[in-house]
Amino acid sequence: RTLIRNELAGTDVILVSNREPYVHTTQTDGIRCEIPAGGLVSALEPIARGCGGTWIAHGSGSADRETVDAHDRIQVPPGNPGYTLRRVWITPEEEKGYYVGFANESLWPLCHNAFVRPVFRAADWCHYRAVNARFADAVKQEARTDSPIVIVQDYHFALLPRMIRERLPNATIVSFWHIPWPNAEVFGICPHAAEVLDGMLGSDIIGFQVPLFRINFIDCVERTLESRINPEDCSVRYGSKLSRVRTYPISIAWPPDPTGQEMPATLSARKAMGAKSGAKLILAVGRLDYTKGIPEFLSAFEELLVLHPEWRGNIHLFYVAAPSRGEVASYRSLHKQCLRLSEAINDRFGTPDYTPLLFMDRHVDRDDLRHLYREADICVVPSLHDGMNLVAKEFVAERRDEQGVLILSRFAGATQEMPEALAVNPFDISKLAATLKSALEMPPDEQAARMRRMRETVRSKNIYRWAGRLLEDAVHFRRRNQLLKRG
Ligand code: ADQ
Repeated sequence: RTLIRNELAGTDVILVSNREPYVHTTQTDGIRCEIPAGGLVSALEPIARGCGGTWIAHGSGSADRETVDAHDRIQVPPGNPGYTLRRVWITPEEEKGYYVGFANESLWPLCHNAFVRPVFRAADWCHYRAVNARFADAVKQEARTDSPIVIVQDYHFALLPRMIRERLPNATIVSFWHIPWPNAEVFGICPHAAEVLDGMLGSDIIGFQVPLFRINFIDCVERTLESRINPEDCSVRYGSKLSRVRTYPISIAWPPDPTGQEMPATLSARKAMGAKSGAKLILAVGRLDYTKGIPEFLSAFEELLVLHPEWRGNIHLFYVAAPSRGEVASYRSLHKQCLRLSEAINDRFGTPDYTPLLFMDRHVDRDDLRHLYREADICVVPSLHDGMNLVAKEFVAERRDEQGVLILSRFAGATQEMPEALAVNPFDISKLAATLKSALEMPPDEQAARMRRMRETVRSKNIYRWAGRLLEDAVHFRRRNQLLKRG
């Protein structure tokens, strides 16, 4: 944190993301301001607080829009302002094309091996381009100097780096891609492949979660654009522009609550499910997304209860799934499917004294979530494909008692950092059920040995290190550009 502060003292820093770090929602007692669920915000919020600057985001779902009139800028966090939030307003039609359409129905399924077919509509692409240009204008307006450091987040803004470069040629632009990058064969089906790559190569630094995504990206550039690749330092020269392609595995704050101000939890899974003493609690947390392997894990839980009747009455599954992207049809049908599966499992194995599973389809407060992580015997992350997955790291961070078992998908970036977790292929339901059984039977000393090592990883490779490395590289690149300019 000190490193970040020192490196950035007096530097004009602008963060850009689709999602706002604070969402204003209308409640019965007025407008409430809360942090939305999602890895990106969880990861960047501590950085924005730490270094100040400006965060530009889409003013999505801002119930305070009427109250702020024409004031696009507000100081956040509420009550203890540390940085400026600049909202960019877009029309419902633009939101449908840019966000629902090209970002979430084209790029999201294109980048995840979940076998959901991407849809490409010409109108969505036009809106995506137009909204990226609107954000580029906002960056230009917010820049206090002609050479800011701009940090662009994620697949909503593939075209933005090039557009910022056209408006602010001396800016240092870093893009971080939070989700996987597909191999060249898959990426090649995107009708706008060349434009997407050209847009991203407006960046000085392009960051990915793990080496495989970086390798895939470089391979896509090599096959699609006239460019020169230097495999030694993973750089791409495209036209006169040099871009470095790096990996920065994202993480969480350590200690998990740097303020130390923990509110008492109001939610207990054991209480909610009437668990008898000694019963085991399995926890899963995530957005309701088809990449997160929710039906797959529900089926594995059912298989365990079928094959091992001795566990009936002695295990409970608490699934906390925050509804997400309800505008997209596939997300709505997934939601229904999960509710149906949960109900069927409870009908089949539940008794008046035993609730096998509680599927909680809502967002829960951070303090409640932390309590759930500490209450669980097992935390399961069954993603079909995931850039990193912060839930896995949050669970580990909460286990000061060094107990608890993490079951982690082989296809989540986090698995590369935590080989001590029980790795699973979530497409293989029977193996998933068998791994669950091993987790239920793991002796406490083995749990402690694994947990100790995972905690050391999350402690040392925390979000401050992620941001520190990313910003250090940005500052380095900026100095290099300034020297080259001076000749
Ligand atoms: P996500 O796909 O959103 O992030 P993830 O990394 O698991 O996935 O982050 C989810 C975050 O939302 C966690 O901080 C979790 O605690 C929170 N959350 C989930 N469900 C919740 C609920 N019901 N109530 C409250 N909070 C909830 C994307 C990529 C990931 C990558 C991150 C960060 O898809 O692969 O790890 O960005 O780069």
